[in-house]
Amino acid sequence: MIFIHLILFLFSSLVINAIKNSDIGHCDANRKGECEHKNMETKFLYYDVNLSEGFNLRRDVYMRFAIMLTTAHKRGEKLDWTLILPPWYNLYHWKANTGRRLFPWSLYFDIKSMKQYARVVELHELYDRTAPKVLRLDRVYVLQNFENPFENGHFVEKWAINKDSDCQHNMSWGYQKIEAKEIICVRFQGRISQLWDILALHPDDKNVMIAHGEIPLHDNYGTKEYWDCRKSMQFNEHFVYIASVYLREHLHCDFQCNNYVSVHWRRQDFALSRYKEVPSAKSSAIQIDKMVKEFDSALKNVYVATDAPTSELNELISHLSALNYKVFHFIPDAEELSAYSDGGIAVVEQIICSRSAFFIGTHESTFTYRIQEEREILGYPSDTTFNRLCPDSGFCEKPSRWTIVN
Ligand SMILES: Nc1nc2c(ncn2[C@@H]2O[C@H](COP(=O)(O)OP(=O)(O)OP(=O)(O)O)[C@@H](O)[C@H]2O)c(=O)[nH]1
Ligand SMILES: *[C@@H]1O[C@H](CO)[C@@H](O)[C@H](O)[C@H]1NC(C)=O
Ligand SMILES: *[C@@H]1O[C@H](CO)[C@@H](O)[C@H](O)[C@H]1NC(C)=O
Repeated sequence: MIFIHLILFLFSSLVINAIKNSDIGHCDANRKGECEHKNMETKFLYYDVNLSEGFNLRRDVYMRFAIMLTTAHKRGEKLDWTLILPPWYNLYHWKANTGRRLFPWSLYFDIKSMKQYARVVELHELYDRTAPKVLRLDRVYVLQNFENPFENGHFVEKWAINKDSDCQHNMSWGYQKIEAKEIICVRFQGRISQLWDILALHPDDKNVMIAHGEIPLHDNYGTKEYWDCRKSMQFNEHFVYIASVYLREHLHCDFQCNNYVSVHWRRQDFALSRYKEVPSAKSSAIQIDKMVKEFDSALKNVYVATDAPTSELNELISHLSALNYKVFHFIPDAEELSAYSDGGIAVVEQIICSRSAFFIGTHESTFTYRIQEEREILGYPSDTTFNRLCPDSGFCEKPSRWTIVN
């Protein structure tokens, strides 16, 4: 048995402290008549995602777990399980000085809406209940990829405990007192519902964590179940408010506007690691111009959402200006940046992109995918949504169209 003590930092987040003690899941004993499973003992499923993954892939990983749980609940199974939402902590792309702050899901999303889809609880709600005692996990399963995903050329679903590996896992959520009794390495490939078989290895466990939750795949991507879950992930209304104020001030409209085009121009690590897929500023401007002209040659306003450094953005702006476009870009004030971190600013930009007449995204960026989904939910014609920037030269694959299923 491996015993790890994770004496981390005092969780110093003002944000967390400001959160009210909201109820735990649907099953708060103080609220009579609300809960069918009142007498059932609750089991908590925790998950974590590889440090290098960004906000938008993490949103998808959440959906895999939420759908796994909710589809079981709908069948009347696994009713004693609740999903724990890990805080947003130490994200690789968030460059604003966020220190050791833990950002709760409720900062970014309408948690009430999420709870209507899946039985979820934020880690801090549980931690606050446990404190000052240690929150002890019965088991942490650290998922690993198989070395060779294919057997005789076929991808087969499977998992296997890997005794040869010493997989450490740091539950680096900045909490002071979280411990695990045992860490088990498991090679895994295939659909997420296989995790139930792993959880069944120790049926008495009540607090179980899956590390590398990004490894299991959706059971069924793009189904009605997928979209029901996706629709429940509404943004917190203060971001909707900030986006609306921006749009009113700069574009004189605030919802489903027909007077601007939006572009998600993903740079940074993308421009480096996928330089073959990501066009130069000049080529981007030429492509935007071409697509806008085909859509509606009267449109002259372009909103650019981007993680580009200012110099690169200015380059794009100067090319677009030369083509007679007026370019818009949201710049947060220092107060907004410190309250919501880079993640919040990105959310505002996603909302602005979701309300434009026409959208052009970056190929294979999950940030772009989430905008496309938002537009599907808002009911835009798919032709105005599934458009991409192509590489400067060479083959340009058509963007896949994941259209809504209601
Ligand atoms: N403000 C802003 N931030 C962005 C933009 N694009 C990317 N980012 C930042 O970069 C992070 C990485 O993008 P994500 O899409 O979340 O990361 P990911 O899940 O790894 O997905 P990929 O885009 O596929 O890499 C985002 O969470 C933002 O913090 C943008 O257009 N505007
Ligand atoms: C986590 O991400 C890093 C960087 O992308 C990668 O090298 C590593 O293999 C990933 N870990 C697992 C278990 O997939
Ligand atoms: C866990 O990660 C944190 C940073 O997030 C680090 O400071 C700490 O030393 C790590 N703990 C262990 C046991 O590796």
